[in-house]
Amino acid sequence: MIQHLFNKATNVLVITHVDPDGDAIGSLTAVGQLLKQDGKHVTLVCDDRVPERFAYLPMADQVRQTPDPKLYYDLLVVVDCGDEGRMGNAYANFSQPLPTVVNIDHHVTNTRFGDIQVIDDKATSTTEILYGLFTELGYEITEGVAMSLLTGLVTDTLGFRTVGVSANTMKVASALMDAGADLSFVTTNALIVKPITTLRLWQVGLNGLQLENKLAWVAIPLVDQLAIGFKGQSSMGLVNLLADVDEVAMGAVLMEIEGGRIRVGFRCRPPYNVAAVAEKLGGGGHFLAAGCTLEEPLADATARVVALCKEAIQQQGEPALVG
Ligand SMILES: [Mn+2]
Repeated sequence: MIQHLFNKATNVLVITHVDPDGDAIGSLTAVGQLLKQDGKHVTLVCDDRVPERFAYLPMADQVRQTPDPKLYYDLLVVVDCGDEGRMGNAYANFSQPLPTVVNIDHHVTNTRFGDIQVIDDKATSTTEILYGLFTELGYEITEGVAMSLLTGLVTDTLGFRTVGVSANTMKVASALMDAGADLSFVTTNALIVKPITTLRLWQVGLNGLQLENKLAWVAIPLVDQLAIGFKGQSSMGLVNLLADVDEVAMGAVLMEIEGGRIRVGFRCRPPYNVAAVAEKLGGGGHFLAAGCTLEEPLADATARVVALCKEAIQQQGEPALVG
């Protein structure tokens, strides 16, 4: 079915999520290269700019912020998006008749939008799914494709350290290295090296760190982000730092972003589940990593997030009743 869709398509639009991470850009550029290899005309779109740390990926310089209005698309491939809203304006402002939509994703909260779904919430990254899909379809994994796919694996697993990293994950990584991908290069550039503004953001955030009832949280007003020259919506890993603290069950970072909205990131360790919290707030994600966007003042959003997280920690942390 998918093979048939790819075969008959001429102009393919590929969209990934706003505020893209390594899996988003890795998936976007991998699909771009594979379909281009196959003779297709491909347009890669992300509502936000590609972060500089992923500039080494093939086709990263060809990612546009809007579809090409001069083209008529006959296939839309959506990668790493749990719902249509995650595509932002790239999809909300799409003015053509909607082509066939293929939804390729690994979020447990995926809404199963689109005409064809390739969803595996056991996969650690969307690129892990893409590797299986495209090798099954007989596509050649070139060195460039392998770099894109490995970037998604490395970033979504924080360097193969997260719950859910399976023997298959390691087999895929090994195959990608055989295909020419450089693991230490990817790990260094996509995961470890960061601009000084990231440390400044953590500094500002940690100054306001709060810890109550096993919940660690930080709220960063937009004005504080602008003061240090930070541009972005994610906490650049600060939320992971919070959830890695021994005394902490859940971590939350609230980032005030343009338009008076609040982007919230959640992290936890087993047996806790932040996807359930994010879903209650209109967002989604994975059990251990999730997020949502709220439309209310930072103080109100913080109060709501803190109350919901504390409640979830209490409920989820209770030992199962015996008998
Ligand atoms: Mn992902």
